[in-house]
Amino acid sequence: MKKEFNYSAMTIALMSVCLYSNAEEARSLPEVVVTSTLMEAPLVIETDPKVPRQPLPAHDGADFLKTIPGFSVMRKGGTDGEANFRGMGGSRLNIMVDDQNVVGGCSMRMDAPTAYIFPEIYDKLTVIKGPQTVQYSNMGSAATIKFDREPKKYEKADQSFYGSLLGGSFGRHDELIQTEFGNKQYYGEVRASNSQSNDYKDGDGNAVHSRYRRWNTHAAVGLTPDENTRIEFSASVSDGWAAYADRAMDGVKFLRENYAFKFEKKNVSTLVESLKFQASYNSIDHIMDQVTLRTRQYMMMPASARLDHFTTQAKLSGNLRLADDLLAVVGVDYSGSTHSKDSNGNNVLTDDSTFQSIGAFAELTKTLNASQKLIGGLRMNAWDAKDKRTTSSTAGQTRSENTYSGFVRSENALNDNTIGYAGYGHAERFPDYWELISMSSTAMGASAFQATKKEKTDQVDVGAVYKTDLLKLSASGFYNRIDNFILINYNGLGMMVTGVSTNIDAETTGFEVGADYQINKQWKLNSSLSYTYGRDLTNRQALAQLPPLEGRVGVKYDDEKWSYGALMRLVAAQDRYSTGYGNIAGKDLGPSTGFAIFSANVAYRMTKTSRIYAGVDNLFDATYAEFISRTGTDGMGSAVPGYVQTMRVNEPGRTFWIKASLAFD
Ligand SMILES: [Cu+2]
Repeated sequence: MKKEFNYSAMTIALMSVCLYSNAEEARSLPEVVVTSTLMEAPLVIETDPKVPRQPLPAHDGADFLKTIPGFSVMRKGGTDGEANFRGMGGSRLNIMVDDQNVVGGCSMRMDAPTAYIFPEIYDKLTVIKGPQTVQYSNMGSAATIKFDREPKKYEKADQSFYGSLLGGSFGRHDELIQTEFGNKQYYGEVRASNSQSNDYKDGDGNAVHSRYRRWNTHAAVGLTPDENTRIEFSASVSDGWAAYADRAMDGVKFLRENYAFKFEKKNVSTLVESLKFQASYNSIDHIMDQVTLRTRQYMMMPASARLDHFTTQAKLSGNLRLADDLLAVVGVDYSGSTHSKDSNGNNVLTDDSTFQSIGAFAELTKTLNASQKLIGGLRMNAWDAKDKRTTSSTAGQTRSENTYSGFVRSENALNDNTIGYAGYGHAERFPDYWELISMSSTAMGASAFQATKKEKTDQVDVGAVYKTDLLKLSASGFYNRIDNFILINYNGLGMMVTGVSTNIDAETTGFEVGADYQINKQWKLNSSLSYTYGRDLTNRQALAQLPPLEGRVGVKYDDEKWSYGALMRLVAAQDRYSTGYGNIAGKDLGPSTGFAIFSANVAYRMTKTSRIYAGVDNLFDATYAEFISRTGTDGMGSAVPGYVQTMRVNEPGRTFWIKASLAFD
């Protein structure tokens, strides 16, 4: 830690605010700046992505998730970080936009799905912890993360506008508009965003190779011929570039095009409460190089590489009211994708693989009585993958396999304020593109395309939520055993091999707890704590890529016009690690030290819907890095000419920002 500070004195000062508690006048106001998000229903976290977060997220989905306890983000540069929940990254998180899976194109994982997600243009973010739903294609074994638009319903001709502007340290600026209009028969909307930043500086004042720009446009038109029917067409295009501090190349193109069709009908009959059909096409055209944003270093490597990923998806589902107390959600879904790449930077694309999956699911909710609900579901997927590489030892081979997943959970109202839950889930995961193709060449040149087994997670989830006007408490705990956990081994494989998929058996266990306490009408205290412990049972070592113990304490003052907030984020050292092992996005580099970061914010409500916010993140300009990281002094690519090389990519130093948001309804 660069700056000395008496943290315990600060904690005591924060806690002593409690002494001035005046419960009778107190009530909760919606948060103006979110620093930590609490679970308010069993396993489910819902939050409004238009409400600013602190610390200031990059203009992508991963950074945004970081304010939810249990999430951490592997930093690669200024943007495009890799989300990790309870130590689980990559495809263990099912990340969806408008009910479609988003899949990146980069074989080196420059573009996690969240790289294409601009949270503020969505209306709702939902996180479902654990393998406790089967409704979404490519079921997430660790969590399901959904960014959704919620098109308005119009009774008469109307329109609305939302816009925001942001400026911050290191030349950061964001612009965003959203306009919606419609009447009883039709509606339309346009959502667009732009975000740009220069290289940021860490707490030591050293520039980090991290500048980026992203823009995104989206439009949708919908027909609502009657109050039960909605037909919608939508299109999105986004692109950008980003410098990376943790590797030999930068992303110079991230072109995404997305077209989707949706049909929705409600109240079809007494049995069929609703029917939904959707189909979508998604393409990613990605180019990375070592010449545009830096001085070329590696003459042995191609100057650039181009990778494309095309995905089509379709889903038909229905809500069936089987009885007053029994609801079924049933459906079938399809997804097919083709990945292609050029060779030696010649910009001529050839397919390297195809993936296909057909799935069917049923999820039942049975209300036993006023205080107990049983929820359970089953999903089956038939997978096909083809290795279309020409040089692979498994060239031309296909692989067909089924995955079976299911869960059961009981939710019990223990009293008027408390809901408890306990569930068991089994999730099978077919290896993804990165595990089967880009990380499947062993040092000896053999391919792990056939050898990599599907991963099977068995997990128990328990927890409780307690809510009164003044106090909200939530606790969630889990234990899992993962057979054939796909661990990527980056050890001793030579210069040009990035990592190899291996199967091990693993177990993880952990918790997230949180408390929000309204001290009196103006003052509020919030806190959270999260931890995951995991073991690699095969190699008898710590499971790689597990974030250390993390706690947050925040205090807020809100007089309905002005609001002030302060946040302290405390992260412990991590001394459990397995050097050189990890997932498709990164590997353990060794132990990490703990840190404490202070941030503060102020907000002013100009009108009911217009606000100005300002904040300072990392107030004391500490130099620190998260445990989960990718850069290694052992590997190539972590040294960028003209920049100071650090073991891990350091987080930004003191950052000031100011934001205004304006809404007209
Ligand atoms: Cu790339």
